[in-house]
Amino acid sequence: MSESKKHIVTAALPYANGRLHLGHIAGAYLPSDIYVRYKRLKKENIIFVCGSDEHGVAITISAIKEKTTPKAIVDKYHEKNKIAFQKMGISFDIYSRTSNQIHHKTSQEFFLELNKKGILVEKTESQLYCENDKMFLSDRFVEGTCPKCKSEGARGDQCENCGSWLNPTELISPKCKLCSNKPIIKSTKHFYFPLGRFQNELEKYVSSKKNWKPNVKNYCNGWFKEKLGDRAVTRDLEWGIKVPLNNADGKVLYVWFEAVLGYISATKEFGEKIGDPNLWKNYWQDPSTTYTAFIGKDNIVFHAIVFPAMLMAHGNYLLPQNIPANEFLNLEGGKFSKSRNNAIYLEDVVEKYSVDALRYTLASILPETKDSDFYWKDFQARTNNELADIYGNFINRTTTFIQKNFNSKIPAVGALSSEDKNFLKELNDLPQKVGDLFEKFKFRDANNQIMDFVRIANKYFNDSMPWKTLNSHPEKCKTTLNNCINAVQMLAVVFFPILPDSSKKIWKMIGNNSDIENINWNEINNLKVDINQTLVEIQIPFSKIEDNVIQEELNKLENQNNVDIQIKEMVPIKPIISFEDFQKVDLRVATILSCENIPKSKKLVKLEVELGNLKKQIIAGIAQEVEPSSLVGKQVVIVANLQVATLMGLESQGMVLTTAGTNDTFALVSLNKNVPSGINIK
Ligand code: B3M
Ligand code: ZN
Repeated sequence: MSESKKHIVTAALPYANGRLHLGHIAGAYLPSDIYVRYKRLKKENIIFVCGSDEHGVAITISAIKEKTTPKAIVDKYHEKNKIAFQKMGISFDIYSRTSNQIHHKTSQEFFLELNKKGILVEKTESQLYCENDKMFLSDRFVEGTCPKCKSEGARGDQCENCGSWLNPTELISPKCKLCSNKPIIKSTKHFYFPLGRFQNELEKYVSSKKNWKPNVKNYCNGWFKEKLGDRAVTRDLEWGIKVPLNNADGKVLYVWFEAVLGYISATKEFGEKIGDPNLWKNYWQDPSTTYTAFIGKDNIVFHAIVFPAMLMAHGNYLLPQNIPANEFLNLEGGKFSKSRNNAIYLEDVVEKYSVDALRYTLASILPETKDSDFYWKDFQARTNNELADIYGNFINRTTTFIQKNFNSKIPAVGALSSEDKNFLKELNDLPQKVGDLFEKFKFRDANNQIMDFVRIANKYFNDSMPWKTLNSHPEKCKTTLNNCINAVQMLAVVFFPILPDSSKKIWKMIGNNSDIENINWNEINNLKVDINQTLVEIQIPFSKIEDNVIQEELNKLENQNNVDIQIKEMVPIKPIISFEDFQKVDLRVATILSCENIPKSKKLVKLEVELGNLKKQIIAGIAQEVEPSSLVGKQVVIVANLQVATLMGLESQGMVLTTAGTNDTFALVSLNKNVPSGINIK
């Protein structure tokens, strides 16, 4: 083991209040796992740390929603997520939890140390307070309009739309998340971390990191421009890590203050588990260690600014050397939506599909520089047309040829033609090329690079025509197959960080007795398949996915979306009416002939509809929900006998029925088949 390179690698600690989905995996966990698996093959000394983030308002709200306790929530999801990660092959050295004693102690000591150093500032400030729920509203307990971008639904700590970091009191028209009441302002005492004091040092730190991704740097620079201020690091909450001071009853550490320290406590726990309680110091406090923090883009500020500032304030800790944050993974071209259950859950797919096929597809589409999309059909195409038809095919044709024609014994290499030499050059260059990309966190490119080589390998097999040379030039045939089986072995190794399961299988199939994990990446060019080896039972490592399986997923997604759209408030049902009253409303099916925006009106559109032999003009307030031209030709249900009204100077001779919702919950009332226009509805 080269003692030179020592690493601590962390992946963001997911909140233990929900199931992991593919978006999480593409954001932080697959990239970190690929990196770590590669580094382990390089025989570098590495610890890969993660765990559940189990405090904070997010957890408390889930508990209220599920009518249970925060403890029950985190116990449930910690276990679920831990298992799902394992099944996905994410190879953490430890998956800890922030509710563990060791973490409480670590965080409290850290807090006390900053306090002792006189860094924390105690201030009494106005905060939002809900008189109904008798609590201060911080973070996700309060929602309102973002003061910066004016979008609705901004949380007390951050606006998801523009990413601004907010104080709850800055929100325009704040509302309690629990009861929707308007909070009052009440003062409370808290500890603040003076980020501003570290601004200079932080700016130097970030600008010294030449190889950080531009998205991460730009994001930080945006913050620096705004000038960093004091941030409260305590909260008035029940659930969390108690502020370890006498006069601090009912106060806990702010979840983000302690969650980042979870990386350190998890390392401590790992050391204790392996009987080396001081091991963590050897990483976190040794300047020769490289610390890499994998996260999704929504966590940049806490990892690139807040956490480093905390570590600077404390002193004697490593700062992240790199923070390769990914953008978001969307699903089927649609934005990830909170009101929709627009997600593919890890625990479902790891049971149903080949984990390597999932990893391969995600590796091909990682949102490394911009948001990307997961499409079920793309998953199928990559699995069938790339993994099975290109990679699987190369392995299969090589191994079955050896099995059939050489009795499973690896044929020896003979004299090399120029084609053989060219191929071997490509083969020998591969690990260096792929390794360079892994080092630079360009996992997508690395994946493509390997697949490109598989294409070259297939071409080499074709062009060499071993099925012909088998009889005409047996030596040449053996050489071809020897080169091919070496390529298969090399592929298993370089693909191992991305496709660990299949690589292990292929490795064994070639007849290796050792474990693939023991390979030293630095020496793989010398690694030739031993001609005394015999292939063992050949199995095709990748199977194809049928169309109907994908169609089922698409249907499920559609149903999920429909079921999981929740209305915010149930409008009370109106007083009972008689049947006669109902019959007064004349509902008709109408076909839309034209639909256009009304100049100067944001909301209104002018529709011309046809009901049998009658035409009507209707002015409807749906311009913000639908693209007018998309309505032409559609059949809708209208109220045909409504008194004529004038809107924006235009006559409206009826009303189109729609849901009262906006965005996801908006829909036209339509029919499940085409019927003659004008037909009445009873
Ligand atoms: N739990 C946020 C998230 O899951 C947060 C990350 C903590 S990393 C220390 O996106
Ligand atoms: Zn309330």
